[in-house]
Amino acid sequence: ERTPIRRALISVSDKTGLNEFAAALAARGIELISTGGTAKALRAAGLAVRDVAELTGFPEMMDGRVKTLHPMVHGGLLALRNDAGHVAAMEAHGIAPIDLLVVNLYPFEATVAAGGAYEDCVENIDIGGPAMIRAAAKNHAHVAVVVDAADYEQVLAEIEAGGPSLAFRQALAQIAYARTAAYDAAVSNWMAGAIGAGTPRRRVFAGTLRQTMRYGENPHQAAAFYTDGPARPGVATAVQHQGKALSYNNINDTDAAFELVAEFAPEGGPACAIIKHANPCGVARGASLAEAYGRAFDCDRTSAFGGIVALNQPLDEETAARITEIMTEVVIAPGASDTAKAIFARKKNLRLLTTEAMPDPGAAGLAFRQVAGGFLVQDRDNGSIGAADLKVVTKRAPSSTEIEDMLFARIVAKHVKSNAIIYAKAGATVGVGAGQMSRVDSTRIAARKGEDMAGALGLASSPVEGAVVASDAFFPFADGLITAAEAGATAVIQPGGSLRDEEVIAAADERGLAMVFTGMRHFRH
Ligand code: 93A
Repeated sequence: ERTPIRRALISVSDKTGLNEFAAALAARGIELISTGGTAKALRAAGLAVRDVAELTGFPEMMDGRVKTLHPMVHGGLLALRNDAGHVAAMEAHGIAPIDLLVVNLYPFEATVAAGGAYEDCVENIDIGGPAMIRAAAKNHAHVAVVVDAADYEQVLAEIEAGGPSLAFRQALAQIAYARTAAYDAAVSNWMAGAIGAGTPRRRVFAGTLRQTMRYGENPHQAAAFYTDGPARPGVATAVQHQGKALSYNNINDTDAAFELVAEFAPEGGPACAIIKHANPCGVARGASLAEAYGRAFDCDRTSAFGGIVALNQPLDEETAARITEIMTEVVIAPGASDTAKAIFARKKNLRLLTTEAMPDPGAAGLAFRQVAGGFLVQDRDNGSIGAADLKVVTKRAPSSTEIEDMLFARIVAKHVKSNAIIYAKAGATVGVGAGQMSRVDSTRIAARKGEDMAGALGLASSPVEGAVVASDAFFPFADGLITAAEAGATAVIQPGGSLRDEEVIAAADERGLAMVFTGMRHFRH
């Protein structure tokens, strides 16, 4: 069931690998037909090509909007070669079969990603390309369709073996439909954001395979990484400089780390987040990047072992040297100096990822969670607040230092699994309580982390004394706040909104605490 290839239609926007591939086809006696730009490129490479216009009897018209949309093309792609009626139709209309279709589409996604104007994006919606791809893929019983330059080599190998096998043509067809589906999803989702508000949106969800992993969260689970829509700076766009391939958990944790540290604008000074199991075990600002790392590390030295480190500024030599003092899985930063890279090069298993830009914490986007039989979709949590949004609810107003630390702690709380309680002092976390079923438990655990920190660093007292405390959601009862006060916290930042707010405020006042309400909850599950 191998089908010999006699004629190929090639129409590609991305001409990567085109000349070599087409030359190899021509060398095997395959006739080449192409659209304008592709034909021009092939002729420039010294290959003989027939213009589609010659085949259809129509020039390419309307700025190229109509070039291949013609029965001479679609008949050649769709005809069943073993059906007498189809063969008779081909003969009656002089339609010659097309055995191989090579198409990649107008760069719609890249135009959107580059911030193209509305009209540019519209003009880059490919119509004829997807029509041909879908036709050829439907007729995979007779036709091979290639939409990705990465598959050229294997196509040549199959031709060499006597023509693409049915199994290979089926695989190519499956890839082809994945491509057109993702393409149309990109168009629809771009429109959902580009058109005026007030109209109902009907989202579609499709992704493009970026990487398969050896396994998922556990070794018995298969896994892959898909990208969707125009790429935002982050783990999906990062360049890996060294170390083995990222695992499922690495990608998940690296994302959590980078999204958190991106909340601290580089202009505001260096910041570092260290992540374990998707929760931060230390987050800190510092006068230098190395200091920020050191302070984040000090918060929980035990948990930081084997962690994922994210930085908001390019990795420098001093920070690289400090990071390599312990086992670290991944470091992600918006760049790295050559000297820093040289230091990392000595640690073969340490992965270094760099991006050109930091993620924009305020960017709109969608977040997904799977449930049995479907998935939940919500806006990503891009909520932010400033000092002006804080409502003081206690007799004592917080000091300016406390306000600064409360805003810092709130940002960290936004990135900690609920129930989240964070103690922070002088721009660094000193106790993180994550993922507990009761808020008071998180408050206790975070306080105990502070005691552990005092032990590890040989401090005279717990760093939670004199710290501020942030809670991702309101305190339902006064007990959590009282626990925090007893641990030494002096100021509290929380959304407010509990039925028992008055009780919680009274408990704070009794203990001389300052407390502010933000009005914005940051559940994260
Ligand atoms: O504007 S189109 O939707 N109309 C068409 O009939 C058509 N046929 C092929 N775009 C069309 N194409 C696309 O042209 C292909 O998908 C490919 O991306 C591009 C190749 O054009 P050229 O060979 O002129 O560079």
